[in-house]
Amino acid sequence: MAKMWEVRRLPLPQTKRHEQRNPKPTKDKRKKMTIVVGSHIWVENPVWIDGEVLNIKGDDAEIQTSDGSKVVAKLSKIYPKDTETPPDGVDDMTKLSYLHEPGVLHNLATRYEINEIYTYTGNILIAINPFQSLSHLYDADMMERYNGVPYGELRPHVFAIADAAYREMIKEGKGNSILVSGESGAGKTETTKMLMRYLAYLGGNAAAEGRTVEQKVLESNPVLEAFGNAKTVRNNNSSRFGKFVEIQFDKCGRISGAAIRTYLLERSRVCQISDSERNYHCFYLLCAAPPQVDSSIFYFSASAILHLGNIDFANGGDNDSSVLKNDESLFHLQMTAELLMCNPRALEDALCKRVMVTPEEIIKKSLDPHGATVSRDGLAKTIYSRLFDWLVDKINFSIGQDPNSKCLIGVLDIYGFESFKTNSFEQFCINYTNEKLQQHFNKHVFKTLQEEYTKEEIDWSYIEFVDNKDVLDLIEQKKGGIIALLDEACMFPKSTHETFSTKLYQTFKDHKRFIKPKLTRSDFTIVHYAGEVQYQSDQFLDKNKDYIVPEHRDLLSASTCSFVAGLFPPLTEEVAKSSKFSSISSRFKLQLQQLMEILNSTEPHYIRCIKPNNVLKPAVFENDNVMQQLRSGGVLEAVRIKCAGYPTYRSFSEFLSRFRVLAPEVLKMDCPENEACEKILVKMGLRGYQIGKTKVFLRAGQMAELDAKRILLLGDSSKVIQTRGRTRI
Ligand code: AD9
Ligand code: MG
Repeated sequence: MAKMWEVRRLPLPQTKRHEQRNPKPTKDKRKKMTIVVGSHIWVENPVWIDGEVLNIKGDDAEIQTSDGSKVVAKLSKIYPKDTETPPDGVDDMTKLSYLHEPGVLHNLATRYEINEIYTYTGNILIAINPFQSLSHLYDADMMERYNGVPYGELRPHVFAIADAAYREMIKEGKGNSILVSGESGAGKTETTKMLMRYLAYLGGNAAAEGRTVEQKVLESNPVLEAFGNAKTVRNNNSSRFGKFVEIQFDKCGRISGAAIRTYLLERSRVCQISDSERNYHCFYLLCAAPPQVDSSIFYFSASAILHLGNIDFANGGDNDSSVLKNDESLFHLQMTAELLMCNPRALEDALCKRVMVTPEEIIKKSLDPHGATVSRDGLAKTIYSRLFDWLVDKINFSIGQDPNSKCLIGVLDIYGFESFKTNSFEQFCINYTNEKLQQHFNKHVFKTLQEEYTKEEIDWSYIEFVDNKDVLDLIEQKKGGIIALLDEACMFPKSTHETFSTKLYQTFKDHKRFIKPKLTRSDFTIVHYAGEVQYQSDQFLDKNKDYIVPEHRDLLSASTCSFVAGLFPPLTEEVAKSSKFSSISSRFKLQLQQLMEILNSTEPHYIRCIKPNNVLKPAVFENDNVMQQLRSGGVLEAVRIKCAGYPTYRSFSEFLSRFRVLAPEVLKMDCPENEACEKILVKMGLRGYQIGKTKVFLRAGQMAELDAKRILLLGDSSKVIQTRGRTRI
């Protein structure tokens, strides 16, 4: 996995005394750790289990595990366990003494078992999907309880995050944003709904007459879900689009308007669905609805798509043309034409023929059955995506914007990092989004860390920011980035996915974030912050073309239904000339830039949703699965950033009560707490720690070293083994 943060030395003018007390960290990133006979540890057997070291021989440790068995494990494979962690875990991971894989997992799993699904990591909220209704967590009482209570005082909760965002907005007069991420089915949309409900509760206008803005915002959810959500193998109600809801507030802190922006609706679902998945919910709702339910033109357009999908083609006598396959197809063609209010002959022509403009003449060329099917699907996708955009516009219009609002809270519900067996253009765009958000996240975590260290007046200058800018450049650089090369390929009629891939291989052969996988001629791999993803480029060119076939546009803009015609305004000559080529990826890049501008102007809050298992069942916690998501969501990186210099910090009094036994004489001296802490550290021969204004900041492994010394003093252990640190998180 690519590392974004490293501890590096930077030359800094320092006083001699400071240097002696705080020698700069060495370049050796393997931290020393101490495990002794009697140490409490974690061992993987085959799942993580805790135990006590009975004996040490060479590199091997004999361990008595807590389930009563004895195992032998390599010292390099065992991790110290903090015996002072409460049995129910800690509500903030930064309180853990040891931030390694078993420590982090154990904490989350312990809490999950008792339905504590929320845990902080500093100011990031980790939310583990309970896959069961925990309605008491979200009722009116709970909202009241969190209202106005400072962050961290109550148990971790989505309401605490929304409350903090709201208070900060009021206090600082600055916009705030809440970024919810996680993989499909992790609970982003549910979390977003809770956030919105709580914000509506805080900023609601109960006294207002009629339907309030906040009511309209909440009511927009089921409508958007009907048209933008579908059942997939990962989630029965999977959002197939990204969403950013900007809630505007007036100067009294009341909701005064809202705007919904959507990103990358999955258009291909309209005509291609794999076996166990379904199309958008709305199609099933339409089929199940009694005929009198709603006969709006909007619904007509959506059932027109259903009929369109049932039109099949057969060979038209020769191999190069196509005709309707049978009477059934003719019926569906007529139904489609009727609902779209267009001429059935013109519809058939638009599906089966293409106009070719040659220097000599304009000819109508027939399409073969495959070409006609592609054309049919293209038309269905185009109509659906236009409908969806229309719906979002309509919702925004109905909610209304507040042009005078200075304060906003933005809530982002966007797809998390994806890495499947086959990764196509959609995964490329999704992972590009996540790289962008990760960069934003890094900067924020780093800034918070700097602020904390500055407050404690400790030296943070050698913690260097190692960014993921290089991946972003690879993807989005104006000149010669992957998107630019893809657009270029789409503009040349002779390009194929193979020529596109060859161009990538040539351009990025020395790029450390780009790999040409062996044994393929057109795949390419990007080394993302969350891991490597191999992309299959074969549909990249087609999927990137944001192009309405002129025949389709002409057909629909001539519809006698003003709604349908309005979705497809005819191109003015000027626009037709200037927008010869428009690409999905470039448009998306622009949308992302605009989103980042908004986010950059706000104070961010992060919620990382975790899906604890793939069977979508309560009480099942799969270690590897969770660990992978903590990595992809950047949670472990955030911990690492926090730990870049000093993984563990303790207030003076906590430190003294834990380690006074190491130097009882110090406690007898009448010296201030900070000096007492330092005397203990000096006596133990530690270097590199920092004494802040209120806390002791320890380097990686030093807590374990102090603990081991404490065990030696308290117990009768004679053998101390130095091992290499393996902070694997
Ligand atoms: V996707 O990327 O849109 O496919 P999401 O949005 O991350 O995905 P979603 O919020 O839809 O996942 O959650 C999936 C399911 O988990 C929901 O339908 C609920 O059944 C379940 N869930 C999620 N969060 C909660 C919760 N806090 N309480 C109870 C939950 N159930
Ligand atoms: Mg969702």
